Amino acid sequence: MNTVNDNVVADVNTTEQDRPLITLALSKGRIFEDTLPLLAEAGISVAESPESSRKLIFPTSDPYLRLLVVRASDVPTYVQYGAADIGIAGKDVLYEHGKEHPGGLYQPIDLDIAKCRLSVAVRRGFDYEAAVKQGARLRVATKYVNVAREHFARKGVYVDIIKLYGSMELAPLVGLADAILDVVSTGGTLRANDLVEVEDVWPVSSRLIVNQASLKTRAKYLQPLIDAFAKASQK
Ligand code: PRT
Ligand code: MG
Repeated sequence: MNTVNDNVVADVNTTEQDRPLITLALSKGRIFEDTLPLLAEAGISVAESPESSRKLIFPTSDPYLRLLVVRASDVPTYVQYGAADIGIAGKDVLYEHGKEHPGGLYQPIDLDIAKCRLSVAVRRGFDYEAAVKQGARLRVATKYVNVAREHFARKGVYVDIIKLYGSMELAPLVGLADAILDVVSTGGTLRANDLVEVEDVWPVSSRLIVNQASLKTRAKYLQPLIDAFAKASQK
């Protein structure tokens, strides 16, 4: 028997023709900006921008595709639980998410967008190499706790990791940490704060992620979209 609630759920997830509405989760800012040209290659446009709108759900020119704009680090969660069928997230975010919630996300394509790198940086003048050689215990501020733990374990460096959620660059300036492990693209933010990169940990780009159940039950509609992203990202 259909309850009122069943009907509500059905209404938000399907269209009149009973064809599923595909939901793509992504973050605003650089990932959204870099995704627009990929969608355009697939003939899909988005009329409104999340930069100028307070909306969180955006229709596209494809009546069967909508966008969900969420925090970058929340994209894998929406996709993993099936609230979005598909998503776009940085390798940095996916790695941390995967450590906390293993399995469940299919990552078919590296879209090669929102490129940057994960790096270790310290205050100018702090002799990182000497500190490492002396076996000093370092305090490292980061939101990438798992990446940091593994990176320093591999180097055999003892670290106390201090989890922050943003503005990591501040930590070494006020004595909260000796080093940070953060995403860098132009390096402008490090320079502006008198920090220098001392290690390049890994290159980062954003990937398409797909809910595994959606891929099975909605393959007919999802696969062409995945193929279109693959083709557009190779250009
Ligand atoms: O902002 P919020 O806290 O919601 O989340 P977020 O900062 O993770 O999201 P967002 O949208 O800023 O980044 C989304 C994804 O873009 C990240 O997960 C990365 O994969 C990728 N990306 C690419 C970057 C950058 N480039 C980047 N430069 N993410 C963050 N930055 C930061 C960097 O840490 C620095 O603080 O931007 C600042 C400017 O960088 P510079 O080096 O160009 O000065
Ligand atoms: Mg940000």
